Parts: sequence; C-alpha cells; structure tokens
Amino acid sequence: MTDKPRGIDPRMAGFNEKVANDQRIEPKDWMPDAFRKTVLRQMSQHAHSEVIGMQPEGTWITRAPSLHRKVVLLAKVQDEGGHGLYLYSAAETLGTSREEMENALHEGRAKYASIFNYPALSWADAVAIGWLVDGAAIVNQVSLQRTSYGPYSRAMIRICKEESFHQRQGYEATMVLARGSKEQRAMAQDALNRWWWPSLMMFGPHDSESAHSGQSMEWKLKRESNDVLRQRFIDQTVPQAEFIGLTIPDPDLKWNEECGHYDFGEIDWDEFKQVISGNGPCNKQRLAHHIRAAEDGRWVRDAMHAHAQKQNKREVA
Ligand code: FAQ
Repeated sequence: MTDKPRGIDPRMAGFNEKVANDQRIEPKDWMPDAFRKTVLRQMSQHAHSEVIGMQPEGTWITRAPSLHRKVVLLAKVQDEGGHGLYLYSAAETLGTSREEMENALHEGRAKYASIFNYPALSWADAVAIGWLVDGAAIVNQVSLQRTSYGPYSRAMIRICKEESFHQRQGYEATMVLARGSKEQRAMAQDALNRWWWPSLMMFGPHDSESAHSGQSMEWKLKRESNDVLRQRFIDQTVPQAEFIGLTIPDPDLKWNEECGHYDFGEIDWDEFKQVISGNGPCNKQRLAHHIRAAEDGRWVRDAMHAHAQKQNKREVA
C-alpha cells in the first residue's frame, strides 16, 4: 500500500499566502469553494440592500418639502441604485448571474439589510435615513474597502465617497428640523427614536452569536467585527445628536471614561430575528414591490437582449 501524499493543496497554500500578505483575491485566482460562496452571499445581500433600500426614501421624492430637497433626495436614491449595480457586477465575477441573485432574493433564499423593513413615516424619517442608516453603512463600508476580494474592495472605495455625501445631507437636513419650529423638532426627535435601534441592528448579531464572522475575519473578507463597528458608529453618532440638541433613546447610554467608549443598552434581538425572518413591519411590501418592478421592466431587458443578439449576428456576418 502506498502512502497518500500529505500536506496542503498547493492551490490552497497560494490562496492562504495571498490572504496573509494582504493581497487581493481576483476573479481568475483559484479560491476555495467556501470562500466563493461566502463572498457571493455577502456581496449579493449587500447589493439587494442597496436596491431595496431605495424604497423607504423613494416614497418621499414626490413629497419633499422644497425643490432643493427633492433634487438632493432624487440624486441620493439614484446613487443607491448605482451602488446596487456596481455590487451586482462585482458579484457576477464569481460566476453567478444577476438574474440568479435576484431569483434568490425573490424566493427568500437571500437576505437584505433588516433596516429597510421599517417604514419612513415622515419627512424627518427620510432624512434620518441619510444621517443614521448611511452613517452606519459607511462605518461598515470603510472597513470593507480593505476586504480581500478585489472587485468588492474596489466597489467599496467608490461607494464610500458617495455614502459620505448621503450621510452629510441627512445630518444637515435633520439639523434644520432640529433647529426649526417646535413641531419640526418633535418630528426629528420622533424619527431618531424609531430609527436608532434598527440602525444598531444593521451591524448584525453580537460577535459571540455571529455565524460567519470567525471564518470571514480569517479570510480578511471582514476586517473588523460586528461589535467593533457598531461601537464605532455609536461613538461617532452620539456627539452628532447632542450637537443638534436631540436625545438618543437609550437610558443606559453613558460615556465610559475608562475604556473611552459609550456604554449602551441591550438591543432587542428578538425584534432583529423577527425582521430578518421576514416578519418586520414592511418585509412583504418591500419584496412585493421589488418583484413587481422586475416584472414591469422585463420587456426592456428582453428588448435589449434581442438588440444585442442582432448586433452580434451583424458583426459575425
Ligand atoms: N440584516 O454571521 P453574521 C446601506 C444575517 S447598505 C439582515 O454576523 P455576516 C446603503 C446574515 O446575513 C446596508 N440580515 O453575518 C443604503 C446571516 O444570515 P445568512 C447593507 C443580517 O455576513 C443606505 C446571519 O444574520 N450593508 O445601508 C443582518 O458575517 C440608505 C448571521 O449574521 C451590507 O450588506 C442585517 N442587519 O455579517 C442604501 C454590508 N445582520 O446569510 C439605501 C456588507 C446579519 O447566514 C439607503 N455586509 N444578518 O442567512 C456585511 O458587512 C455583513 O454581511 C454583515 C453581517 C455585517 C451585515
């Protein structure tokens, strides 16, 4: 009986070396199947979040309080659609088509960020989304600029530039409300009350409960953990709220001199689990709208494919 060769697969050794040396893994590089699957899961869910994320603010485009606010909001919502497109394209380099990713979303096999299952009830909500939701997204995405999958990392660099504008427009518009009439101030506070906790949930479960974090951190797909990023968001957002005279809805929130961070209260993880299992306030509405939009646009995609085929035939002839 001959001994089987021992040791690590040389392709795996090459992959591990690249990761260890902080080099990017590129689409044509060999990668373990589990890495491909995890990157695809995270990128496609991220892309779905950007596109579904257009819905809550989108409902305010026709009701924005001035032409100026309407133009800014329109540009912002279009940017989110663009982010989805970069991310779908980057994810397609892993060998799965955008159509397959969308099917997975429509059939409930893929998730999108929990936050977009909450309704934008007032104009203050529409701008709180920019301040808090884009604010949370950017903390996560700055970290992902150094993710180990090349196309994802490059998409993040561009997206972060735009998210930074989104966060500022949301904060500036919230500031105007907070410094406005009594009613406007109350509207801004009410929006903060409702969006604060769901924004903290965007970072995912605690590290101790996070199914994918350990492996994703080892692959440097995730560069910082869910809890580290959540804490960073809290530390930077609390002074912003104080500056405009709004109160964070957390009685346990307190500056901790010793560790140099804010202590904060317990997140309602039951609510989080309900929302990511499809039972949040707007899950059904968001998905139904996305499916309807995909159906409405089918004829455009079909026409484009037919045109591309004709062009190809002409070029071959
Ligand atoms: N919502 O093991 P982990 C934006 C799921 S972009 C829903 O910790 P992971 C821009 C997770 O998928 C916002 N599901 O998972 C914008 C997994 O389930 P699975 C999107 C969540 O992947 C602004 C399970 O729980 N950003 O907002 C959530 O290591 C305004 C276990 O969790 C990104 O996607 C959640 N919040 O870490 C647009 C950033 N958290 O897949 C419009 C990229 C966890 O096994 C308007 N993604 N789950 O069934 C990430 O950084 C990571 O995927 C995390 C989760 C941190 C979200």
